[in-house]
Amino acid sequence: RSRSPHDARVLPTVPDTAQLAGLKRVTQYYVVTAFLALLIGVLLGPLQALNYAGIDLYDNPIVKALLKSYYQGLSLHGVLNALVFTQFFISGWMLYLPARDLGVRLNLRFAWFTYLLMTAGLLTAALPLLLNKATLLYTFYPPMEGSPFFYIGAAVMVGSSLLVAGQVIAAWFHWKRQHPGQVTPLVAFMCVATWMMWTVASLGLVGEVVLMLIPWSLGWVGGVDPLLAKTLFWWTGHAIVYFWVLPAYIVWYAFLPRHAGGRIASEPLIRLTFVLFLLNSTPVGLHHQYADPNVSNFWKTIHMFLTFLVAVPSLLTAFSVAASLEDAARARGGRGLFGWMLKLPWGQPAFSASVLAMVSFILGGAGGIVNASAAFSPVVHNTAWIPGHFHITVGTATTLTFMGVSFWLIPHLTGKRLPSVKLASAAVWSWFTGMMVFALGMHWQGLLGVPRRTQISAAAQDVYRDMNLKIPEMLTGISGMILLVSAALFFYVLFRMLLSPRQDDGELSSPLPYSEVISPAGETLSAAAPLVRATEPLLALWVLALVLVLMMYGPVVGKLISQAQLVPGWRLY
Ligand code: HAS
Ligand code: HEM
Repeated sequence: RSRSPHDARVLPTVPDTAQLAGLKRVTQYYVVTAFLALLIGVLLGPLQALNYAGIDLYDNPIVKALLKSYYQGLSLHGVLNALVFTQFFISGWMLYLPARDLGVRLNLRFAWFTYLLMTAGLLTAALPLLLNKATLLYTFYPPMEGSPFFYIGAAVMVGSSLLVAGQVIAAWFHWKRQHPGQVTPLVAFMCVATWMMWTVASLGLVGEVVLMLIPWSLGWVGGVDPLLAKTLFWWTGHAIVYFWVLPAYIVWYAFLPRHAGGRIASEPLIRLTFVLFLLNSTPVGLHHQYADPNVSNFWKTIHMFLTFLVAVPSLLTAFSVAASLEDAARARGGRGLFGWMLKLPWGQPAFSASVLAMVSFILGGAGGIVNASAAFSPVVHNTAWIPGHFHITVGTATTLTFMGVSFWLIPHLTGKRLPSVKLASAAVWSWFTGMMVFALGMHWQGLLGVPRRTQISAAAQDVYRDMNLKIPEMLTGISGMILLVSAALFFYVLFRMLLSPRQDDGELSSPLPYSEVISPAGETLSAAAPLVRATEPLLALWVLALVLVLMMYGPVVGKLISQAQLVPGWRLY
């Protein structure tokens, strides 16, 4: 059994205890803020699931007092879950891990400043959302127009995440200067590559919001080109899904084998996976726009093939992590072609959350390939199939993984204890069950032509009351109830844990669960395999990623700018 450099330092070095305590505190703030956003966002989900079961609760006096419309609720749900929960969790997670892995001293004042700025951005954007002045759905496509505070808050939030990226990348440069010729430790490598990808990916959204939407909503310019804005949105909008899922990949690759009692299969392969994501996550966004005019089929087809290419590192992940799990199960005495799976620790919530998240992602990923195929897209685009797809990707692959992480990360950060393994397990299994039933119901409704983003339950009785819809509608409604119970279980466990007394510093009671490696990358570049040497220069690869995006988007965006048609804003709410 070969060992990773990590094994020599199960607790990676930290400069001093005050720095460690400060780092843990800021990370805890990020993570708790993330879960508070998820709590509010998720409470709205069951109402929407009931809507897709034909049950309209939006006339109920309590719901009416809180929400002006279905669409205000849906805007809050999408923004809080997909944009706020993910970004806050990831910013804490991918600040803490590389700092620990590299053993570098971070400027904690800067880390706190970034957290506070992100929170200020969140509050600035949340206020108009809550006041029904930004009921734009989480994609905020113009010409639907909202309060300038919403766009300014969103820009500040994204800008703050770029500051976290900058702090982590700067820490990595510092480490590189101090350790010439050494191979970057695996977890830090994955974090730096993901942050670098995000800096390239976010350019579209930053351009859209700062150059177009803010001046327009402030009345400085008379109009905005909707197609140009939408194209810039999806420049970021598809790559953002990898910004959501790669932090989960870090868990599946680096920590899950330890939870299972197995080993990481291959560090060089993981590095290749992350480099492929760095290069190929962004130039694919036109697969969201097959139905849009004035974008040539030539570019749509190129983006389609690049989308199929970006599925490759996920397939590498599937086989590689499955190998780690099999390794673990056989070490526990597992036998047979599939029988080994029974030996995995299914009752341990940190483990089961990640594996069930991955099982969900197999189905979500397969659906993604359908969405990306230009031939299938017209069947599923803008139907209930699409929310079906993304609740088993971001809503489960990412969310359930982060839930599972919280069961050991919060004890690690705070020195508190998980109050109940049984309740935590129940939360995990019921989330997975609920989301599977939800996905079945929504994909099915989508295939029968039910549109997404529609208050179906308030539609005229004869429009969507086809007998064929009865079963998928019922499944969707039931799933909403299962997920409500699951969320209640999860947040009960989370808050009981957070409110319990501190027992120790968390370092020994809940250490970072680094895993052993079957094929490590090695410590020095001179002795490392060619693949390790080729993946180490992340800065050069980042430049290549930028060039690739400019090549794949330059002609499309250039044409849209040269033919811009500015239209005034609409308020439909
Ligand atoms: Fe997607 C729409 C295509 C991945 C999220 N996607 C969305 C939207 C969201 C979203 C939020 O091409 C809605 C946007 C909107 O509101 O309009 N998606 C893809 C493709 C992939 C993909 C090709 N999506 C994701 C991920 C997301 C996400 C990841 C969030 C985290 N998606 C699309 C397209 C659309 C779209 C179109 C537009 C649709 C339309 O018409 O509007 C690929 O990256 C998927 C590759 C994944 C795989 C699966 C690999 C499996 C793994 C797990 C291994 C499991 C193991 C367990 C080892 C090929 C890694 C073994 C267990 C044992 C016990 C042994
Ligand atoms: C949309 C239900 C959790 C992200 C929807 C829709 C339903 C739904 C039925 C479709 C609404 C429509 O198209 O009209 C639920 C339920 C949940 C849940 C029952 C669990 C209790 C989550 C989570 C995330 C998420 C955890 C992400 C982390 C989204 C997003 C949309 C959405 C981004 C699209 C909003 C839009 O179209 O603007 N949800 N959801 N949901 N959900 Fe969820």
